[in-house]
Amino acid sequence: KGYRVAVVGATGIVGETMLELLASRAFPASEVVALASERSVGREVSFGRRSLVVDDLASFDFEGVDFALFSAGGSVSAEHAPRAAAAGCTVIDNTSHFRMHDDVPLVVPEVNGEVLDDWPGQGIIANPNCSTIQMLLAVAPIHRAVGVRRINVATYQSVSGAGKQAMEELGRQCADRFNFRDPEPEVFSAPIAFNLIPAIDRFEDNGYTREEMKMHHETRRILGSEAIAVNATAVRVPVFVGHGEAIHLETDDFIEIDAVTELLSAAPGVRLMADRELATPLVDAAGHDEVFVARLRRDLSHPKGIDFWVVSDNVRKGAALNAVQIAERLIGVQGA
Ligand code: 11C
Repeated sequence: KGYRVAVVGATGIVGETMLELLASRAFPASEVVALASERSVGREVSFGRRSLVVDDLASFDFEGVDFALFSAGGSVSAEHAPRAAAAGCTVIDNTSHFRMHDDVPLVVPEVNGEVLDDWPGQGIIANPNCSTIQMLLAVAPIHRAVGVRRINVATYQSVSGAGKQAMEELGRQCADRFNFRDPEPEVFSAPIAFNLIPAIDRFEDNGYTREEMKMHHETRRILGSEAIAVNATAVRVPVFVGHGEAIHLETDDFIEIDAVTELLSAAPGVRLMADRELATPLVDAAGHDEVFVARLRRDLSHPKGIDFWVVSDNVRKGAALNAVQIAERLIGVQGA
């Protein structure tokens, strides 16, 4: 059977990548529809070697659509995802809007894909935040083996996490700096070129940012454990694609580094780099599907501490790829 698929937010960086992946992974689609808000209607987007003309989300009838992949912002999902689900779709939503809803599964297929085993074939499934997804691909196998009690993580997040305009802002500001101009930030709260911004998303009352608290709440939900705490500091860095994370975790039971090496070597979706081999956003992660793990070592400050570095393409595994993999899991195919 061919499936009817709608991509909502088709002109955004994640939407474009969803279309690219549906084509390159040969998703068994009989029809793919590109949807966006009114101002993008009529624009053309690439779908493999074809192009699709963008249709209006507001007036689109989801009846007969099997999968609707949403990545057009939380307020768009809040309004249109329930409408699509009511029309019989499986909605895979990339925004944070439904992630903590009890009746909406929050899924990383390699980590908790089994929660989809009894999926009724209609309703909303949430895609986690990019920083959570890449962290959990590496942390989950260790958690299953010996229990993880606490994760200290500092993120190094690329500007693509904030969308196309943010990528343009970094490019523009680089040129400005080379021309001795002081750029005015528009998307970010401070200049991003040649700089670091130690806050992503808005602040919460507890002094953490929303991005940091997402990592905490989503981790607990996906691993199914309220005993884990995630202490995150999220930092925006002047990189176009690929989020890095320095992870320090504390396990319940002691585990040898050799055993962690074995676990991560066998972990689906993970590429464990050889000893002292590095993985960087630009060279290794961008444009690739895997989550790369490097710098694995024992934490010399804690007897049950383990340190490593994780880097992944935040637009692919952190968003578009994870969403497409959820759809693939539901229909029992593995993309090429
Ligand atoms: C960033 N993680 O890098 C954010 C983008 O909850 O889906 C994704 C926000 C989300 O800016």
